Amino acid sequence: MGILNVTPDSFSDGGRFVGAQAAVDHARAMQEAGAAIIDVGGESSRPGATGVPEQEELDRVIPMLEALHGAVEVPLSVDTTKPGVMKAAAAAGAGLINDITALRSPGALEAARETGLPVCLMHMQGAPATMQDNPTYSDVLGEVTAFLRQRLDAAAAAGIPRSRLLVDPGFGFGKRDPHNARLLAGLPALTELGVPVLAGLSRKSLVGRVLGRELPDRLAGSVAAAALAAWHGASIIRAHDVAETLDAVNLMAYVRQHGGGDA
Ligand code: 9MG
Repeated sequence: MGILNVTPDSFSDGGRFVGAQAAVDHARAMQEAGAAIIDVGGESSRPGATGVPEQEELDRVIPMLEALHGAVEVPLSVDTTKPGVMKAAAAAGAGLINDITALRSPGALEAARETGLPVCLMHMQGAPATMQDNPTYSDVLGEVTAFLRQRLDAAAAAGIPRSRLLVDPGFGFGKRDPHNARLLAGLPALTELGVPVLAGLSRKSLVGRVLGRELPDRLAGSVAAAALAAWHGASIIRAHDVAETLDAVNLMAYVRQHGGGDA
């Protein structure tokens, strides 16, 4: 899943793709590099972000989805928490809803059901503005798994078939580095929920802190984290650097397939 942020304050690409043509070109380049999905987001969710009004998000995201719809062949995902944006995005050609709040906004379950689209349900403790202030768990893997199980049940109860759902532990969303490490190593527990697991670690602060790397120097760490996530069962990797990430994941897949000891 290639990341296309259309926010002026995007935390890792600095809003470079706000212009429609630049965004389309970048999406095409990610598709060319092997992205199977393009995730379009108009509201920053970096730590400390405070959110944007619905109309502003609509103004950023909907023209972009319309422009991308005819310009790339891969499915488009909309990264939003707002029911109104979900519906408008579906009408503009989105094929997936990526909700970092796991459809907890009022009306989001119903809106997502009405679109008929698949939905990624992500775990986050708190909200972006304050989530990194003091994240606390007694058993992060157990709590995240239980939360995602509960959201899968809520979505199913609202009429969204389980076959249309994905889960994501939300790396960096209300988590300290040891929490992220536990979730990465424990991803196989999430695969037992029986739906595909999505993982996003690309360029995140956790990579920067662990390795002592500023944003421009996080590629190797991000790629390594992506390979680990795939090794531990993630089916979809959300990434900025698609070609490099895909190389690592493909190598990992080769080893998984051929490394059984028969050679
Ligand atoms: C929007 N967004 C930013 N980081 C993300 C992550 O790790 N997963 C998902 N699903 N969305 C994310």
